[in-house]
Amino acid sequence: MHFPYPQPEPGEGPGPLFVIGDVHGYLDELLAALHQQGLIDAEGHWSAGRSRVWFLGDFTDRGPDGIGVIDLVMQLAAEAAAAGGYCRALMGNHELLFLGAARYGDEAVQSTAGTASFLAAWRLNGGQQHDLERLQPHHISWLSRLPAMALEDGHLLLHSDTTAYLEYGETIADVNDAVHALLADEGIDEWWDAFRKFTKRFAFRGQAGTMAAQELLAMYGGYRVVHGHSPIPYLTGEHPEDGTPPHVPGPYIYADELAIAMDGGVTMDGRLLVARLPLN
Ligand SMILES: [Mn+2]
Repeated sequence: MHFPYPQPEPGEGPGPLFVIGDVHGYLDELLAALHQQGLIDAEGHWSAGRSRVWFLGDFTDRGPDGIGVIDLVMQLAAEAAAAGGYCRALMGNHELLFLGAARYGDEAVQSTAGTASFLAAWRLNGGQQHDLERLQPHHISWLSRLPAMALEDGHLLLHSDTTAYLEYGETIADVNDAVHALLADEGIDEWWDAFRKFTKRFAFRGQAGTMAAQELLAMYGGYRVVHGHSPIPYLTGEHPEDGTPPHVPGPYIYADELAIAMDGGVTMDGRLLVARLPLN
């Protein structure tokens, strides 16, 4: 995003840093969580001054109002920039899926699992027809330009807990440029391949997971990976089978403290997590 950010006064440090996990169309829960943290006022407007806020991606699908969530984040991005802070967002795999459904619809794509289409995959993954009907060109251009990765105060921000980012470049700028070029210039097979890669998960679990986190941090910088995508109850295995809501006390620090998971599983009656970094 390219807003003319007001420069801080000399000697003035940056505002506090917040990250927000997967929203998946749960607009009311998002408004409540942002208000509870003091980031928005009762009318839903930015009230966080020079705070720095990052959404970790996956705005739509499964929940009731994906376009409402995108509209809110776009509004907060403009309001935050005017207040001297910022509100930014990463591209999640559901952004690739939603954009693919809008662009390619039922067009067949070659998949290892047989013939597929973006529209069918989107519907299978919680796509909401009313979101597609309300998707406007300005949403598409905003979504298409979201970065895949960012580095803030030593935190490497990613949507997915995968090392697939390494296949797109050796620097954060290279990865983001590669994803944007792919969305702008490449065809359905390359889009599908990217969607599949960024849908992988659980790369930072177990002993190999610590090494995977170290590999990403060594390549892109930072001391901790912060990601969404994999609901914490699935990561921890503490997911009740009887349909009762999972217990999600907060962000999940793991991989020898090299990783923080931020998807509190709002789609499975968990929580929509907002956290101020750093976490101890
Ligand atoms: Mn995801």
